[in-house]
Order: sequence, then C-alpha cells, then structure tokens
Amino acid sequence: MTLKFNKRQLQAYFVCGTQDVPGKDLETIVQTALDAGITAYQYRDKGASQLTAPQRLALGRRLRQRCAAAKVPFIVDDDVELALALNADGIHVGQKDDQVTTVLQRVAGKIFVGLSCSTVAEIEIANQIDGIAYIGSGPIFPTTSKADADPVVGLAGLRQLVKVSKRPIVAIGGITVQELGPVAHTGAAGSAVISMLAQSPDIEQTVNAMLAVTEVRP
Ligand code: TZP
Ligand code: MG
Repeated sequence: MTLKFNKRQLQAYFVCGTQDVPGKDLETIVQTALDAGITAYQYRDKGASQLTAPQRLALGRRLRQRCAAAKVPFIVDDDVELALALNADGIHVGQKDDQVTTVLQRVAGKIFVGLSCSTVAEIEIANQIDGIAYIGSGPIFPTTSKADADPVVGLAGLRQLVKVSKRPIVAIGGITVQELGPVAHTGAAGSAVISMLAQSPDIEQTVNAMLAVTEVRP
C-alpha cells in the first residue's frame, strides 16, 4: 500500500541522507523526526554519501518501513528504480534529472511525482504536464546542503512562483526557524529542510515550529 498525495504532507517536509548527518545515525534521526510529527520524508542519499548501492537499498528499506509505520509518505530523490524497488510513496525529480514526463510514464500513477522548479518559465511548463503532484521551489535562501543549487529566489521570488503554479509548492533551501512564518506568508504549502532538522539540537521542538505556522497560511 502506498500513501496518496495530499498537500498537507508538504507542511513539515524533511529531506535527509547519510551525507547530511556525518558521524550520526540517519535512522535514529529520521525516527525522531517521525515521532515529532514530520509530514513527509525524502530519502536523498547522494553527493558525499559513502554508501554503496546495496547499502543504500538496505537502509532505504528500513527507512521506508519506519515511514510506513508512522503513515508518513516516503519519497525518493531522483532515482526511479530505487523508488520502485523501495515501494516508495513518491519520487522527487529536479530539472537536471530524468525528464519528468519520462518519470511520470515510468511510475504510471503508482506513486506520486514532485518536480523542482526555480523559475516562472519552469512552473509554466510544469503547469502543462498532467500528473505532477507538487512543486519544490528554491533555494529560497543560500544553502550549503546542495553543491549545484540554482540561484537564490528569495521570498518575493517564491511568492511569484506560488502565484503562477497551479500545484502546491513546498519551499526549500536555507530555511531556518525564523523564516518559517515569512515562507508560509508567500502562500507556499510548507517548508522542506535538511539542516534545520538534521542539525537541530531539539528535533521535536523544530518540527513543532514547522507545524505551528500552518495557521498563518492563506
Ligand atoms: N534543493 C534545493 S536547496 C536544497 C535542495 C535539496 C538543500 C536544502 O538544504 P537546507 O540545509 O535546508 O538548506
Ligand atoms: Mg535531483
């Protein structure tokens, strides 16, 4: 059984791989975040990750199980084959990854598809493609978590993307607790974060801060 997409799942969206938690146990961190009430988890293990493909698959299976037990969608970054092998609920692709139309065909409605868009032109193209569940936009602020990040869009840029998109947008990139309110005021459906949770001294409190901004959303 896979979970269907719902835009409330974008509220407190945690993105994390082993490269984001050096010297720490990813499973423990994800479980703490699940217990605290994150609304989505994206398995994004790449870049400086030291895992071999079989290790990535094995860890993915365990994380997938933990998400299923918590009834929180398990989303895989980029890799369609991994997403299908893990029976993920969703896959997230960027503009530089496989064409989103190819990915949509490949998953054939079995799992939901999110797409990164950082410009109005990209949103306008995405608006024409049937079957995309949600858009991820950013980086909103400078980030150190993604080596090849696009130029910063800022809050004003995000507001513009939200206005043009016919799909809900989750904001990503450099978001801190102080920026959760301003991000919500743009009309974004939620925030997706790596460091804010991966490096949080109190994950429960940080997740609560993410969930608490819901009321200010238009
Ligand atoms: N895509 C755009 S910015 C980014 C990704 C994966 C990194 C977000 O990480 P952080 O630590 O929340 O800035
Ligand atoms: Mg990607």
